[in-house]
Order: sequence, then structure tokens, then C-alpha cells
Amino acid sequence: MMIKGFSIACFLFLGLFVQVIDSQAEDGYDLWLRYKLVSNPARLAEYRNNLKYIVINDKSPVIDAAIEELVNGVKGLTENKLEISSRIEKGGAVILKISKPENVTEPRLYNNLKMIGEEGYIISTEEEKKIKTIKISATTDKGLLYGVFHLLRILQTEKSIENLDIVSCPKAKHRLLNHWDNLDRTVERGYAGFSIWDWHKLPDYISPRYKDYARANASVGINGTVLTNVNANAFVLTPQYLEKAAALSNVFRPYGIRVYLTARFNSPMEIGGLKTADPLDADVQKWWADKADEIYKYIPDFGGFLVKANSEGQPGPNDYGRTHAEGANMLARALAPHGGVVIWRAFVYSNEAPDDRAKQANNEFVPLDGKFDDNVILQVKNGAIDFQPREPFHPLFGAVPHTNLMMEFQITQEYLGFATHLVYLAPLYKECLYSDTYAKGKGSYVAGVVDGSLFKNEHSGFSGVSNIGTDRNWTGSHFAQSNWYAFGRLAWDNSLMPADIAEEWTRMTFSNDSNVVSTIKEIMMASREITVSYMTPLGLHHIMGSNHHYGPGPWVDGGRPDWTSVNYHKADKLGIGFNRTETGSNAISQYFPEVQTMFSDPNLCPDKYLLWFHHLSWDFKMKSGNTLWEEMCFKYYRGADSVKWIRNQWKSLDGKIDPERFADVDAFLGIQQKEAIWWRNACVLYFQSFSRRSIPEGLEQPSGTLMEYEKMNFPYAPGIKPSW
Ligand code: GCV
Repeated sequence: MMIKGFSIACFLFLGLFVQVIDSQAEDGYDLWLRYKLVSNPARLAEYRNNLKYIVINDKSPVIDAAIEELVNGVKGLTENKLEISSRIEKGGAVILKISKPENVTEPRLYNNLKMIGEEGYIISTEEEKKIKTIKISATTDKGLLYGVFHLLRILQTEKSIENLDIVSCPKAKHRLLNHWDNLDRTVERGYAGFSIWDWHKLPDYISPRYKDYARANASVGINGTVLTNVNANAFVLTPQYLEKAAALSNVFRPYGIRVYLTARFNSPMEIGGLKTADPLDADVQKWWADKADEIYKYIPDFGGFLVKANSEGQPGPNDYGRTHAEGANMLARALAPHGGVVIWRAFVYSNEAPDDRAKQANNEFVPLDGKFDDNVILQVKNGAIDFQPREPFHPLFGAVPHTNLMMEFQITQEYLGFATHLVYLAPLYKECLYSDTYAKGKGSYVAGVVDGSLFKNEHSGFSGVSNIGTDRNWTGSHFAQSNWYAFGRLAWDNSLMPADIAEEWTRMTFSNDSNVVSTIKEIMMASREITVSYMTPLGLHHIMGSNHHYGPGPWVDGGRPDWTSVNYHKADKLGIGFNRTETGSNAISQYFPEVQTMFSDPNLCPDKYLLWFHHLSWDFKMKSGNTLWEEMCFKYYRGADSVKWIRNQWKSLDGKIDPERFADVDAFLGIQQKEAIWWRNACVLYFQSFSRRSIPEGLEQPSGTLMEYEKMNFPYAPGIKPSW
């Protein structure tokens, strides 16, 4: 009896110990690559049976990385230890095979291999020598790596591997993260600590994080990273820093990731000693050509330059009376012999602000359509102002058919409550991607413009402004990881549905328990709309706190009008909203006629864009029957209330999520709840000072006064642009 009692006690103690260790491990560092033992016993048995060894006859650093991932993943998920073999011996083989279409006779495989290009893969269940196997085929080692990550995703989400028949390839060529990281390790608009690039210790110290960063990116198909801020520092192009960037690129290469750098346009002056940076000057051209040669000696697969020029104080070709095309082409010609590209940002607006900022990119770039070299790509933000919680799609999409275009999404939550607000961004990305530009008639989606399929552009792609930093969980909060993940998944395949991505991520990151999955998925899918409601409902925009963009600031006024809130909401005692129709700034004319028709009549314009395009009376009758003022109040209140709902939903998962992450998320939701009420109260009180109408019956009066809200001051909010 005593022995039995003792063993039970030991067992319980051990169980407890294992649980403690387990919960300690859940600090978010492993992201969605946790590789925990499969929870469903039937699946576990199926996996154990089918995954016993790897058959491979090719060799490369990328293949080594793929094998290492597969071995570690399968070990964690099933406890099987995969052996490596050069031939099929028995059941349970996972075959990794590079096949070129020209060497294949079987028609289906031939067609699939031709279709998947250099990065795609095929995963199939096959009979080889009468033995059932799982085969990953690709035309390159990179394709195999992506295929391995897909297989691991299947296992992590506990789907069957009995009859696999998957063909996948990326729709867009360039799939990049843009880090806004400075050389002093501050991160502009970064809410996850400092930059992960420890420049000072590079190239001698290689943090293990760099490899894990590369694994995470490769797992979602990201194939490039711009290491430095678009508000650029020329110093990164000096040998001292190129050596450091080269060390990072050596870590990333086995994961199919190319390094890019931001090029400050006047680098020839700042680090080259020239008197000018005029793109038509022969010495300047030679300086950049020599610089490109030098960079490729350090980084043979260097991706190219990302450039912010003549925008927000950055130097550019306009300083010399030259166009953006002349500036971009000069850099492109320096990179062309090496196969690099210039990614030129369309986020350009005048320092003097003579016109509606929403119009300026089209004014600047439409006349230049067709004038850019083949290796130039114009990178366009999803909306024409600046990463707002909601914007209509940028009118440049569809308007420059002879120019390579790339999408720029923001993953970091500059205007979305920073990392503490739970806002799942896939619905925002998807809303933009599946907006119809009508450039070539109905069905000319933004997605087709940026994946190159609509205008058959050679270069196309996605950039995501990174939310990664030194925080242990990488992104400043557990849920912010989902935006990194979703960005990569949509950059690979923009036809994926946000709900499916949310489910996949939840299963991999938290649990396969059906209640956990459905609750988290529901929260995530509702979160963006909720945030829009308590921040900027009905098409309001750019009413955040000044400079840091933290919290509400509808009262922000003074200085450059296009940096103030009052310029964007234009509230007065008669009404509210920015008139962008014919009678206003006429930004609406930059869209194709079908889109203009949809947006120009306030009675037809979707509510979500109403005040983006129209200045309307406070008593304007909404589709719901409410007045505009009432509708606005209802949105703010419903938005703030819904955060309480999110928090309660989360609380219902207590005990089903590891305690550490459960508590972190709960605390952050507490912050979000408080700040949503702050947003609601401040905005309703502020707009009420114009509308002079009472808050609809049944809604509680805001606590605090407008003056108290206006006085709140945050000089040390994170992520501020240093030069502001
Ligand atoms: C990198 C906005 C942000 C800036 C950012 C800029 C850009 O203005 O507030 O921090 O600068 O966009 O995208 O260049």
C-alpha cells in the first residue's frame, strides 16, 4: 500500500513538474513552430506509422535546413526519430526529391513541375516499389524547404496525411519584410523592444535568434528582408556595415531569404565625398555602380535597394530637378548587372502640402508609368494616406499598368493601438486585396495587380512593415505574431481566407482543442472591425495622437495641415468628413469610373468609407435609419463594449491555455478595454462639441471631460520617429 501510495505521489509530483516545465516553456518564443506532441491519439498513431525516415539524394545547405526542420518537427510532434536514407527500404518514407520537368515523362507530374516554378512544391502520397510513401517534389531545394514546412503545418494542425495531393506555389515573386530598424537599434513604430539586429556585435556574434527568425519567415514563404529603416542611414552602405549585413545574409541564405538594404539617396555625398547626388551626374552614377559591385562582393545574392525619396524629409531626385523615374533608374542600372532590384516607394507627398495628400502619389507617378526600368518596382501602401485602421484601396493600383507594383502592408500596429491591442490584420489585408480596381473591367482586383497576374508584370510582390523586436515573444504580444504569420501566408497565396489562416495559426500556436480554436478564431475575426469602431468608424481617419499616434487625438491642430487630425475630419457645427468628391478635393477622380460611381454618392457609398469621401450633415440619414451623429455614437460604444466581449471570451479559455500566455493576453486585453473606452469617450466628447447633440439614450455618459482627455501627454510613447 505504502509503496503504491509513494509511487502515485511520485507520479503526481512528476506530472506536476512536467506541467510546470511545460508552462515555463510557453513564453511565445517558439511562435507557430512549437512542435508539441500531437494531442489526438488516432492522428498520432497515423503519423508515427507514416513518418519513419527521410529519403534524399540531393545535398545543399537549404536541404540541410529542410531536413533539420523535418527531423526536429517530427521528433517533437510524434517522438519518432527520422533516419536519413538514400533509398526506400520499408514503409514510413518521406521522400524529398528535386525533379526538373524536362526529366519527367509522367504527364501530371510534368505539368505540375512546370507550373510550380522555382519555389513551389508538390506533396503527394505515392506508391513506390509497392511501398506507400509521402513524397515532396520540387524543382529546387527551396521548393523542398517550403514543402517541408507545409507538411509540418499539416501535422501541427492534426490533419490526415493518408492521401496527400497538394500543389502549391507562390503567386507573387517578392515577399519581403521591411524592418524600420535604425543602426542604434531603435525601431521606428516598433513596439516589441529594440531591433533584433545587434549591429554592434555583428559580424562576430551571431545571435541564435537570427536562425529562428529565418525559420519562421521561411515557414510562411517570406523570401527577403530589408534590414534597415526607409528613413535611411547612409552608413549602412559602408564596408563596416556591409560586413555585418553579410553575416546576417549567411544565416538567412539556407532559408531562401535574401537581404536588401535601404539606400539613402544622397549617400554619394554623405559617405562618398561627392558634391552632388544628382542621378544624371556621371560621377554619381559611377559611385552607385561601384557601390553595387562592392555590395555583391559581400553579399552575392543581395536582393537590392528599398528607397524612400523626397518624402518626409528624405533626399531624392526632385532635389536636383529630376523625376522619381530618373532617380530609380539610375540605381536600377547599378544593380542590374548583378540581378538586383530597386524597390521605390510611392509614399511621397509634398513638404508644402498644397493638395489633398491622398491624391499626391497618383499625381506624381501616373505620368511616369512606363518610364521605369524593368528591375524597378513601385511599392505602394494599401491606402493613400497611411496605414489607417481602414482606408479604401490606393488609387495607384490599376493606374500604372506598365510599372511593376508591390503592396506595402503594415504589420506593426502604428495606428492600431500598438502591440497591446489585439487586432488580427488578415481581414484588413484581404479587404484591400479583393477590392476591385476595374482597371481591366470587373474582377481587376488589387491582388492581381500586386501578384503580377493582371498586367503580366515580371516583378510583383508584398512588403510587410515588420513588428519584430527583441521581446522574447518577438512581436510585443502573442497575438501580434498572427499578423506576421498572416502576412506571409497571404503574400504566398492571396486567395487564402483570413478565417482559415486564423484557425491554422491558432492550432499551431495555442492548441488543437476545438473550443480553443473556435473561440480564438471568432475573437480574431471580429477584432479588426471592433478596433475600427472604437477608433475611426464610418471612414474617419488620422485622428490619433500626434507624432506617436498613440490614443485618440481628434483635436490635433497646428503646424502642417496634412499632419493634423482637424484636416482629416473637418468637423464643424454643420457636419463632418473629408469631401473628396468633385465638389471637394476630387481625389475620387483618380479611381476608375465604376469605383467613382460606387463612392461618389453618399447614399450608395459603403458606410465604412462614408466620411473618407464625404462631408455630411450631422443629421444625414444613414442606411440604418439613424442620423450620422447617432450612428457614430453607436459605433464608438459598440466598439468599446465589444472589447469587453473579447476579454470575456478569452477568460472562458482559462485552464485551456498555458498559464503564462493566458495571463499575458488577459492583461493586454485589460489595457485594450481601458483604451477603447478612452478612445470612445474622447472622440464622442470632442465631436459632440461640434454636433451639439446629445448622446443617444441608453448609452452611458463618458467619464472625464474633454479637457482632461486633451491634456493627456505621452512624450515617451514607444516607436516615435526620432527626427520628429
Ligand atoms: C518610416 C508614416 C510613419 C513614419 C514612416 C512613414 C513611411 O508617416 O508615421 O514613421 O516612416 O509613414 O512610411 O515612410
